[in-house]
Amino acid sequence: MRFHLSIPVLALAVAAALPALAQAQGAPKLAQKSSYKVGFAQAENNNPWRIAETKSMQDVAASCGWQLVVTDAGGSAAKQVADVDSMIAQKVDLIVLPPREEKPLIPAVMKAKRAGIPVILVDRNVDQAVAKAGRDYVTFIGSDFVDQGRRAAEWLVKATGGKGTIIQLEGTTGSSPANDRKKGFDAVIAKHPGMKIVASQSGDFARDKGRQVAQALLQAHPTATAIYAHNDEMAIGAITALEAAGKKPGQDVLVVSIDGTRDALQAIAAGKMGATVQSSPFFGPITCKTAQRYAKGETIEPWVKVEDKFYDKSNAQASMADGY
Ligand code: GYE
Repeated sequence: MRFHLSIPVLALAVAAALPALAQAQGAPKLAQKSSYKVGFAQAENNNPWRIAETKSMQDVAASCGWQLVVTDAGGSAAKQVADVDSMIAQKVDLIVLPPREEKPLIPAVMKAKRAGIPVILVDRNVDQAVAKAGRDYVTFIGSDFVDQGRRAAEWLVKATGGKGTIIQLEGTTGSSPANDRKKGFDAVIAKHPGMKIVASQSGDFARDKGRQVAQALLQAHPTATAIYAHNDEMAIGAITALEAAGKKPGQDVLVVSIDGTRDALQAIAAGKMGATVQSSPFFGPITCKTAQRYAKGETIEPWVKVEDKFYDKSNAQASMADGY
C-alpha cells in the first residue's frame, strides 16, 4: 500500500518542483556568430532622449554584426509586449528591451526565456522582486536612478540653503526611473526640515504633459519655489508653464531635472534651469560589448552600471556637445 502510494506522491513532488527547476536555470545563452538578428523593442520614440537611444543602437549595429529590427511601442506597454512577441516569432537571436514599466513587461521577458532567446534590459529595469538578472534575463544596463534623484536633491538643498516649497513632476507611472528618481530625491529632502514637497504628480516623461501638470500644480501651490522634474522634457514644459504664469524660471522658481538633453543644457546656460543630472541614452556601444562578452561565455554582472555626469551653470555651455 505504501509502495503504491509513493509513485503518485513522487510524481506530485516532481511536478511541484518543475517550475522551480525551470526558474533556477539561467538566462538563455547567446551563440558566438559573425552575424545576429537583434530586436530592439523601443518603448516610444517621441522625444530627444528616446530618439538618441534608438540612433545609438542603429549606429552600432553594422560594426557589431547586428541585423537590427526596431519596433516602436508608441508609449504603450501592451504594444511593447506584442512587439517582443513578434520578435520571438521571428526567432531573433537577442532581444534588447527598455521595459516601459516595471511589471507589465515581465511576461514578455519570461516568454523569450522559454523560447530560448536571451534578453538584455537597457535603460529601464523590471520589478526585481519578480524577475532576476542572470536567471530570467542576461543583465540590466543602465543608470543608478536613485542616485540621480539624490544628486538632483543635493543640488537643490545647496542652491536654496535648505529652504523650499517643491513641486515634483514624476515620470511614467510604474517605470523604474520614475520610482527610483522619486525615492532618491524624497530621501534627501526628508532630511531637511526647511524643505517640503507639496505636490508630486506624473507628467509621463513628456514635455507637454509636464507643462500641463506644472500649470495646474502652480495654480494650486502659488508659493512654490522649486520644481524637480524626473526628466528634461518635463522640465522644459515646466519652464513654459512658469513663464505663462508670469514667473521667472531660474529666479522665482528653481528648476532641476535629469537627462542632459541639448534643450536642457541651453536652458541652464540661459539661466532658466539650475541643473540636470545626466542620464545617458547612448546604449549602443555598451550593449554591443556586453552581448559580445556574453556570447564568449563570460558571466555578466547583474547590473552593468552607467556613470552619469552633472551639469549646472559652471559647465553647461562648455558641455553643449554632450547634448542630444
Ligand atoms: O530619463 C527619459 C526617458 O528610461 C532612463 O526615459 C530612461 C528615461 C529618460 O523617456 O527621458
